[in-house]
Amino acid sequence: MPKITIAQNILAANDTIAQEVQQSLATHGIRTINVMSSPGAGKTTLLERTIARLRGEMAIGVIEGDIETSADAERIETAGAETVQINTRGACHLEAHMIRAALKELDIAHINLLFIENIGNLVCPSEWDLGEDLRAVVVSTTEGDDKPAKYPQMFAVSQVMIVNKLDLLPYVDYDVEKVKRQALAINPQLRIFQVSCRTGEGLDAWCEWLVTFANGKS
Ligand SMILES: Nc1nc2c(ncn2[C@@H]2O[C@H](COP(=O)(O)OP(=O)(O)OP(=O)(O)O)[C@@H](O)[C@H]2O)c(=O)[nH]1
Ligand SMILES: [Mg+2]
Ligand SMILES: [Zn+2]
Repeated sequence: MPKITIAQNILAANDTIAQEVQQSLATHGIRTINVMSSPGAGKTTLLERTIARLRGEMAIGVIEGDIETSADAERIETAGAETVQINTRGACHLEAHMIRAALKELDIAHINLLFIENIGNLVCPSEWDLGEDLRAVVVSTTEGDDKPAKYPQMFAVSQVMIVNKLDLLPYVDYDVEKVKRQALAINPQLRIFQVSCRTGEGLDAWCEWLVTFANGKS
C-alpha cells in the first residue's frame, strides 16, 4: 500500500545516512550511545551524573534531542560536556540526518564518547538507526513494571537496559526482578544496570563499564 511504501522508503533513506554517520564516527574513533526512554525516566540526569564522574578521564559530547526547549542541553553543558541541541519541533524521535547536522557543530576531533539523548518516547525511536554503536534504554521505578512486555521492540533493539530511581522503591509498586525477567525474555543478551541517580547507587558499575566501552572493549 502507498503509505507502507513511503514509510519503508523513508526508513531506507535514514539507514543510508546512518551508515554515513557511523563511518564518520568510526573514522574519528568516537564511540556512540543512543539513550532512549519514556519521558522523565532520567536520561538527562543519568548523563549529568555520568559526565560529572568521567569528564576527567575522557572527552564526552552530547547531542540532546527534544521536541522543544534547550533546557536539557543547558543542564548537560553545566555538567561539563560539549553539547548540541536538536529541537525536532514536533517529531517524536530523532533521525540520522539530524545527527549528521549536529555532528558539524561538535568538535569531533576531540570527543571519545558521544551520547545521543533521544526524544522521550518508548515506541518509534527504536525504529530509527542513528549510526550509533550501542542503544541503551532507561526505565524507572515510577513508570510501572510492565514496560518491557508492553513495548518489546525498544528492549529487542537495545544492548543495555538501565533501571533508574531505585531510591523510590519503598514508595512504588515496582518489581525489579519482574522487569529484568521480561526484558531478558525479549532480549537474552541485554546488559542490565540498576541505579539511582539521586543516591549514586550503581553508578560506579555503570561508569566502569562505560570506560571499557569507550575504549572499544565491550
Ligand atoms: N528520585 C529520583 N528522581 C530522579 C532520579 N533520576 C532522575 N530523577 C528525576 O526525574 C525527573 C526527570 O528526570 P530527567 O533526567 O529530566 O528525565 P529525562 O528522561 O531526561 O526526561 P525527558 O528528556 O523529558 O524525556 C527529574 O525531576 C529528576 O530529578 C532518581 O534516581 N531518583
Ligand atoms: Mg531529558
Ligand atoms: Zn516518532
